[in-house]
Amino acid sequence: MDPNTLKQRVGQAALDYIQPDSILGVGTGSTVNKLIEALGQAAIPLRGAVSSSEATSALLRKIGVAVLAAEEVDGLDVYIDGADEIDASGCMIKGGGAALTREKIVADLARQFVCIADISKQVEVLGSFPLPVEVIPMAAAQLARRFAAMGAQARLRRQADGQPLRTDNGQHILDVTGLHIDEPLRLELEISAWPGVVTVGIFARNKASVCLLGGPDGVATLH
Ligand code: ABF
Repeated sequence: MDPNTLKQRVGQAALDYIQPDSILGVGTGSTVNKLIEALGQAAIPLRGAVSSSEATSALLRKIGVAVLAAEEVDGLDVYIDGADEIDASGCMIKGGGAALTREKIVADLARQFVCIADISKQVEVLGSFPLPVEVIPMAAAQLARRFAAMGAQARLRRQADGQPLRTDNGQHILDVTGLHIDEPLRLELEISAWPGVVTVGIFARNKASVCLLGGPDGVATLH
């Protein structure tokens, strides 16, 4: 089935988790873009949204939703976002869209994390998707050596013109292959402590509480 249709289905299904007149945490990526489209059509009245990227903020403003700064809220009921991979316990790899830092900040504000994804994102063990790590540029070479020491390969993410990609926070991203992430929380905490790491794209501490998975037979809800 066309991936777009699957994304549309989970975006629509996620509307059930949005309370009218609430402040919503909104992630980044093509699946979330379908949620924002559905939100605009459903015209659910919101007090506002806390966004995880400039791209998402622009889409929210387009449908008339006020974008609030994370520091303006004490917490959120719900954060809805996509993932690059998700395992059976709700741990994820995120950051393919280069928004992992703000995604983790906003996810940490929320009482419930609703992950929306098509079924292709579901894996037994995290790590086939290259793990994004947002880093301070001066630390990139040393961090690449640390990953090499664990048998993995880190590549600096570049944009089409060959220049290193800069995140919304002005930092670089290393994409790390060769990891078999069977202890997501342990690895997240280990890498997060390395000097120069801004955010590692393992979401275990802030894992999904609900996952809406779009597949050919409809949307499966995993808790
Ligand atoms: C975002 O969702 C990113 O963390 C992740 O890379 C992306 C998945 O994008 P898509 O929905 O386009 O597959 O939260």
